[in-house]
Amino acid sequence: MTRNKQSTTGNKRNAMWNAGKTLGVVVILLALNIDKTVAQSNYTLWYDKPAANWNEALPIGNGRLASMVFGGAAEERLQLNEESVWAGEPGNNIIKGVYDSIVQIRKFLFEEKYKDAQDLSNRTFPRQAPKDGNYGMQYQPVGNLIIHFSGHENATKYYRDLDIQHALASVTYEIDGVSFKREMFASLTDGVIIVRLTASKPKSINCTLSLNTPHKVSQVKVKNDELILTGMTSSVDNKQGKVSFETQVLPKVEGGKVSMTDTSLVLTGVDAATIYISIGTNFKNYHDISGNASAVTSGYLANALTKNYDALKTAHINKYSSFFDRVSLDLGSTAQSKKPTNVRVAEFNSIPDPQLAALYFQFGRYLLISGSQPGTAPTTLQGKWNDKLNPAWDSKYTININTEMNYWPAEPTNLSELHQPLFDLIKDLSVTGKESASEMYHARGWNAHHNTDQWRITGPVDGGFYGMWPMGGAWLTQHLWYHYLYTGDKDFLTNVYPVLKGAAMFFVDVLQEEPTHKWMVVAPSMSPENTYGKSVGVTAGGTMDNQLVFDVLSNAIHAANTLNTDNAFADTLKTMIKRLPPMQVGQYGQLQEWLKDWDRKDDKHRHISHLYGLFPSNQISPYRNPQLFNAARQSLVYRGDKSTGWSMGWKVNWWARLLDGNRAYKLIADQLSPAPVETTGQNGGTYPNLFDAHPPFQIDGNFGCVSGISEMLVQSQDGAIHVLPALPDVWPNGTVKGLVTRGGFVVDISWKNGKINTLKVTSKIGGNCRLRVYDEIVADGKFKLGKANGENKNPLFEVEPIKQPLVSEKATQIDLKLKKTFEYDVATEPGKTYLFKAQ
Ligand code: FUC
Repeated sequence: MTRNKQSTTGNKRNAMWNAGKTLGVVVILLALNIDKTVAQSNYTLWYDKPAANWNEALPIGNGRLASMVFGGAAEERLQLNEESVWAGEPGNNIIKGVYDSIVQIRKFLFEEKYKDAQDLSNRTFPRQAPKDGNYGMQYQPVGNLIIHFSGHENATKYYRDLDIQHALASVTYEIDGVSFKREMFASLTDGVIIVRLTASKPKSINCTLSLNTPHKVSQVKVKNDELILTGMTSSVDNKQGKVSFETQVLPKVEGGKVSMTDTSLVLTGVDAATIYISIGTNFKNYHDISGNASAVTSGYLANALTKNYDALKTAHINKYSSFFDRVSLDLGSTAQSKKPTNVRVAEFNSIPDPQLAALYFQFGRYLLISGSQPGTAPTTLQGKWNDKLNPAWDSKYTININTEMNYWPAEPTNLSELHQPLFDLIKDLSVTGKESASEMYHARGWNAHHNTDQWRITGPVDGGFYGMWPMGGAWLTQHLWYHYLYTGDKDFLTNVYPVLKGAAMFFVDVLQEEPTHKWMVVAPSMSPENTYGKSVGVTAGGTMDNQLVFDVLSNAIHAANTLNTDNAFADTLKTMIKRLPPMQVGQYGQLQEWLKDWDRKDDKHRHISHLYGLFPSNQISPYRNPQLFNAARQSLVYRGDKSTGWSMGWKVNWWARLLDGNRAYKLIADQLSPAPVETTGQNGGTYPNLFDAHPPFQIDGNFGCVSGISEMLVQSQDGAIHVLPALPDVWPNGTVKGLVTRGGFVVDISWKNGKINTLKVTSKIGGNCRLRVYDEIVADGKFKLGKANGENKNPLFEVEPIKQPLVSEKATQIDLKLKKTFEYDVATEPGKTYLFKAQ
């Protein structure tokens, strides 16, 4: 698909539309003649043309339902999704009888017969899914609601927007002096999507509603004033398509009438209409699809019909605001912020527009609130927004980076509850993953490879190269631990302890002694999705694996200690941790990606998995292990900046952790440049609707960059709350409120000329608050602000010591010049707020 050329001039919208109802008649406060773009809040994506393609349409969602709104004047299209509409049926994808081959691949690796190892891996796990197996199912769309307005082809004063402060999309325009308005939202409280149609003159609304779908097995009919679409998802590989879905569309009109044809509803001479869109499926959970799609859909609709438009809208906005309003970010603004959003993206790299970075940050939070509510599924590669039956990488869960990245912003940007869908998925995998652990590896515990889907598959996907990575579950479990560190919630920890233990148990059984150093390593595995030597991926003891195992084992040890349980098991893990490989600095001064020094200087691969230790993990610190810190930096410099969307998103986080705000900003600027056409593969950017491009659209880059911006402003992984660790020169003045750190501290910062002006810390759960800053601060109130002394006593800030790295003789030593820091301790009480100011 080619992206339409962006208008850079565009019609300036010059009338503000505002509708109200007086004496039952819709009236309009037209022609106030103020430039709406000035009046708009900083939280609006807006355009002066309808969406010409999907990447210009605007997303709305309530976690379970999602829609892309195109905003055509004569033809509105709402592309509809419901999160459980997946191809296939319950069931895992474990290939049986592979254990002996795995043992042989391992043997080849230890004998340094790498090509033989890769060949056997490819033969054991063919690139195409075996006949009796599958490589995961597709997340699929429901279809489209089309609203056709005859005679609206030549609209004037056209405007559409997405207000992310209230989670509302709207379209306004004029036809022959009559103003028309549409307002749309996916209700966070009432389980339906709502479209509201109004006009400045009574009886002006004439339109036809129809539904269509790309699914082969489907039917559209009209019954009792309702437009109904039913369908069944696709059969793929060895799985039958068994998710049945239904959509019911019911318009409630004020004035005028509704008539019907076989397949459409016709609204004639209507003053105003509220269209209720309800969608349901037979899906109950990953192993149960015994629900009744029709009954579920009718249930949501009946419930929503008890409320009128105003009540639905108020409830929706109230709930949405309770999440969104927790964080505000002001980086300043320029005249750019008055321009349409697509123009701002096109010009971001040439004209200063700090407000677009803030808007992009808040848009990411909007996507998390709209795509991941408690009790719903976690966001896929496309969040919940996908229009294709066969989307890129099936729009499933790629768990060697992408799914994790989707949830990096959850804790720091104050949306902790929205992390829950991921925890539910991890719990499911800890059940289904027992089969891959035992059948493939003869191991206890559980694991998953590099992909999963709605059915919670845990076997390899995409063959013996990409798929041979048994670490997906290990990475996901970090999120359980992060949630604990940010909340200190021991009930939560008790609840997920068996999942953490099972992940650790897998490695107790699976780790193998490698012949050279006698370190314990994972083999076979790979450094996601990179190669060494002659196109070999399969390996033993890749650096990322070692870092992941280190985290899995130490999380389980800390969890057991915190809960005062399982002492003997924790002791076993402590012995095992000592036998893991150290990190290594290679000949070019880089952090080695593999056990041997195989890294290439010219390697530009998008995955830089061995920097997992720098972010999201905390095994590489400028203050604790400067040598590794330098080496990680060197690796990142070699890999370069431009890449796929998610890769650039990750790089923002890495440069923030490397305390280089200007380079982090450079990556934000790379990401906020216009996305190329969908087929170019490796060069990401941003679409007109602010969706991140892999390309094609992949939501991880949005979330990765949000996390990166928060890492530039506050970090808490290294024993203290580091305030403004990586502020770029282009944001000299600003304010952020509501970011959260480990230990449950909520932080508000205002800064001037790059230095802290005021700082406010609210403690949710008490405990020592250690602050790390570049310029001295003083307490602004009656409490004791002492100089920090020794390790932080707050256990939620504990940093697990790592082994001394091995350094290649060829590596040149670089002198690390770090900015001086000041550290303070404050003993906090739950619920209390502490103010600080510049000295
Ligand atoms: C991995 C990445 C790709 C893409 C896909 C969904 O395979 O290497 O770049 O993000 O997942």
